[in-house]
Amino acid sequence: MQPQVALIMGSKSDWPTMEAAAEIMDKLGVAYHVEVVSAHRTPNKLCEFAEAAAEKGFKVIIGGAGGAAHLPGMVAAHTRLPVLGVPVQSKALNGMDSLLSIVQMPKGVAVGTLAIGTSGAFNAGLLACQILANNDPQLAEKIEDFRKEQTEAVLENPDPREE
Ligand code: RP5
Repeated sequence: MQPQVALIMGSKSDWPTMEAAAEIMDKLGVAYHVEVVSAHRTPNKLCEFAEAAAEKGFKVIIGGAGGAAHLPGMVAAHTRLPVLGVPVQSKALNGMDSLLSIVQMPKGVAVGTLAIGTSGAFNAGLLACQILANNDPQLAEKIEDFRKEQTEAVLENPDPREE
């Protein structure tokens, strides 16, 4: 079956961050395609990937990159699919460079920018599932259950000194 989510990133070194997106999609039973597609090192591949993505059947693209993080914006420039951008925490500037590279898109080309690092990657996976859930009642139910479990876990153990 053709996965509905493409989970792409600029480098293999982004995987320890981006696997948080895979984690929540695994939990919610959403299939995804994973691949390194670099805006700078493989620019032609990036254009070809983004241009073919909608026709291939992808519904959402998650793009993670660090530093001069042009990947999500360049992908968005080549597709009408929603693109979720994850700023990977960089060594030199702690991810502020990644965040600003991804978030400040010019009017008319949209990228939904998430938080820096693994929280952003996890939420990108979750948001991709939420988008797909608009047309998938079973997935919608799984997301509601996940949210309920999360709420109950906090309410059941409110003492910050306990694990
Ligand atoms: C970006 O440069 C990648 O997204 C990665 O976050 C960063 C560093 O890449 P490597 O030098 O580790 O391959 O393109």
